[in-house]
Amino acid sequence: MKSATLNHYSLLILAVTGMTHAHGTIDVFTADGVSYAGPESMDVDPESLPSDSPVRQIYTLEPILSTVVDLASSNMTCGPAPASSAPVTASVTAGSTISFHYRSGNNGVWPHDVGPVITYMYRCTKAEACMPSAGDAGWFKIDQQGMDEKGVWAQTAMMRNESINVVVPSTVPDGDYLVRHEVIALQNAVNRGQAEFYVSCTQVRVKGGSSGSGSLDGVEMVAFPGAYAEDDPGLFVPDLYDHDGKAFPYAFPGPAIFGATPAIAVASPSPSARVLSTAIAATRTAPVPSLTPVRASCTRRKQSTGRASVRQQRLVQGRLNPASLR
Ligand SMILES: [Cu+2]
Repeated sequence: MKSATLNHYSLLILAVTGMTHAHGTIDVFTADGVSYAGPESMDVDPESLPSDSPVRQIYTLEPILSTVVDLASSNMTCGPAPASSAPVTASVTAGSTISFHYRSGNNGVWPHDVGPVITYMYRCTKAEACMPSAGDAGWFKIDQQGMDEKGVWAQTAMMRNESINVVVPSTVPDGDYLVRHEVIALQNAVNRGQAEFYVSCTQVRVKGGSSGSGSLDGVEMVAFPGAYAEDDPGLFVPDLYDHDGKAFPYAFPGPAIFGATPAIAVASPSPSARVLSTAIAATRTAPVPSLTPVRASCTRRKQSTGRASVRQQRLVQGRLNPASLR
């Protein structure tokens, strides 16, 4: 009996270890010319938090899903069971570019190449002591990167070991913030509830922006959890693979970008100009495909509509659009 129990434990450990080799998190955050190392997730290495990191440690690399339950979870605020604070707060000049580099759970490159990357900020009195509560609608969007005109998603750059660059608006008020960086892996989003969120928060102190808080007046603010719904057209995308590998109007979830005309999400002022205009509000009325049992995974599962083809699989693997993003 005893050895059987041990075998069970061994299998469990193997399974858990195997899972943590997938997915990923921020390993380098750069602001004002300074690169900060990010921590491993706590389940990989609880002692790995660098003493000079502004990136808050998350508990696990496993994704949050776009299910009703997960979207209502406090994991959506700053990632899965995150640390309440990071050791330092990074100095950032308003109008400058910050960047996020990810690694996979086995120290390889980011494993997903379908889906957008979105960045939010939340103003705090003191970043180290800041943790917005579930209903706190104080998050505003500063950047969203979808696909380029060839249909290549921003995450493809991450898979090519590039960083995601985000401009901090020049008019944000000086002071402390959490920066909520969100990678949404859509490879399974043809099924409702199967978009994957990889979220974390980084503490920053903005200087060189505006004084007072007037520039935030009228800016659309949302709460996490709360901002997203299971059927948001950017999270449940039944026609994701129906575009012959070409660009299509992707409807980013969440509010308009800071500084953009309210109610119309125009093209993001991305420094890399890889963002497609997103001014659509199409309601998707496609019938829900019958769902096969699914688990959180790095790999795309077969579409239940049976439409998956070699071409589509190549698209998922990023081989259909080999052209450089830059
Ligand atoms: Cu993954």
